[in-house]
Amino acid sequence: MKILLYNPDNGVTRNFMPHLWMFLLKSLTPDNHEVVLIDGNAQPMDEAGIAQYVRENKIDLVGIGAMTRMIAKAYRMADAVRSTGVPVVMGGPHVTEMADEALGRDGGSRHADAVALGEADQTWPQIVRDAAEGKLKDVYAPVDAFGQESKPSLQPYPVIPWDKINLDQFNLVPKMAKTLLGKLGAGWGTFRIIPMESGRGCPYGCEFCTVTGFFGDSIRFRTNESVVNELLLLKERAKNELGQIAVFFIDDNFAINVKRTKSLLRDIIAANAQVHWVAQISANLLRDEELVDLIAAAGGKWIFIGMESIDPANLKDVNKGFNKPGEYAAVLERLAQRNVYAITSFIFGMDNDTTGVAERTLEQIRTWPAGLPIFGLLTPLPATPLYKRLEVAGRLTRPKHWQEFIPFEMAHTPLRMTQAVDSLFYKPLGYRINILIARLCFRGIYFPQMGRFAWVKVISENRAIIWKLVKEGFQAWRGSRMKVVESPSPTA
Ligand code: B12
Ligand code: SF4
Repeated sequence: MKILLYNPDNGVTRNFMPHLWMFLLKSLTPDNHEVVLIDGNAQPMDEAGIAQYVRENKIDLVGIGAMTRMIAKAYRMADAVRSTGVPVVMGGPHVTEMADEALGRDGGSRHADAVALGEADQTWPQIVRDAAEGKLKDVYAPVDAFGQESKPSLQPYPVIPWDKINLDQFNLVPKMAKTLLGKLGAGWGTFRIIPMESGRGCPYGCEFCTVTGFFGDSIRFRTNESVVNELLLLKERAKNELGQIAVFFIDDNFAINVKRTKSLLRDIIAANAQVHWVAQISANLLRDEELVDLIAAAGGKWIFIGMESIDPANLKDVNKGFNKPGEYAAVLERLAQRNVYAITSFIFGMDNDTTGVAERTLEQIRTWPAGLPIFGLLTPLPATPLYKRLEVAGRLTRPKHWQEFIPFEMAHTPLRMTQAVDSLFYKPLGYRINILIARLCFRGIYFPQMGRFAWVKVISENRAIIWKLVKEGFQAWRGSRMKVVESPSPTA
């Protein structure tokens, strides 16, 4: 069979790095099949384009993987493929949680012939065999001999043939500059960011995160040797093509077992396998000076830290109380002293966030060593504890927000959205009404709020505070009338 593995883009921003799942599944595909990869971020494609590609290249099976944010596009592309008569298998975090949606069992239309639940390292070869025989099942779940969910151990780990895979679509150097830059220093004819994992799983269970539910809280690691060999393979490739390679260790918490991480970093140094790399590590684990020394010596250049909030109450709310905002500055300083910089990630819209949170966060960031702060909105992803909590509280304004992805639009009502008006309770009523109207209007500058429906929606979302002000206004009006009626009595 000829198999296409496709990863959709999100239509708004561009990913700079290919997705690991494609390379992994390609490496796990039985040898008698050919696998081609297309990442929509590198090769933009629409529905007609993918249908044409599938027909012209005589593709027999298409595998699509997507996060929640890209799922609407993934479904549209899957529909286009299926309209050509070619079966589609879908996998990844979204369809694992929403398999019925992908299979059209929830009343909507069907998008996938089969769904691979969870980690597909074990099920993929079977899926390919079943597809070749025309016997695809609806659902593939990784289970052991007793029918219990099973997770791959990562020991052994497949060799991803980085030296042979065609990576043309993932070169970040513009074609025009390739030859010239190839001659610069050690060569910059190609620059690729390659995803690599050294382990899977995170036990911390932050409320908004999919990882603990998806990968489980059992942490599994590859052998040091397998990671080091992969780095050496990539380093060799970069040298041969007069280019550069950087690695993104996609482990959710690269230092979750500090002892193991130190031993891996020592092995990288001993094998001279250093390339520039990025890894995600939570702030609490970066207290360890020796770890940070080893990170710098092993090629670590950027550490992604999920800081989320500068407010301990928010962190406690989302089960991330192990983050201590008081130590953020020291952690960043420790990294900066070794020329390791931080990508600091923050989430706005948590329950304790009040007006001005963005500015207050920025004020703090400006006092820290320079880094790369990134900001996002709290998003209730399916099957997360956050989703369940907001659903129970009736606070989801768009329970299926992924079916119509709207950039920068929240999917729930933040608890303190009305706080600006509420916090001014001591001000005269007219002043507070004024503030509310101004806020509703200004909102329209930044978020789509053009048509009548959008206005009805925003008014409905703010109904509680509007109702409160109307009620208060009515009471004030009644009170003033009573006074008018009553006032003659003293003089009567
Ligand atoms: C690296 C990464 C990124 C990279 C980009 C992705 C990339 N190019 O690799 C960056 C940093 C840019 C990123 C950004 C975002 N990310 Co991200 N990211 C990850 C991370 C840490 C690793 C992904 C990975 O490679 N995992 C390892 C591989 C092996 O696992 P996997 O992808 O799940 O694949 C396995 C199975 O799912 C399955 N499978 C997957 N696809 C397919 C397809 C088929 C056909 C089959 C059969 C099987 C299959 O088989 C694979 C092997 O077992 C994950 C967390 C995690 N540990 O997975 C979050 C994660 C995927 N990201 C997440 C999110 C939310 C985001 C953002 C939306 C965050 C934001 N607010 O901006 C953005 C969106 C980016 C965009 N383009 O729009 C969520 C997604 C949850 C969800 N329900 O969708 C995750 C799970 C993290 C979390 N906290 O919950 N991310
Ligand atoms: S520490 Fe990171 S990966 Fe682990 S549960 Fe929290 S947000 Fe998810």
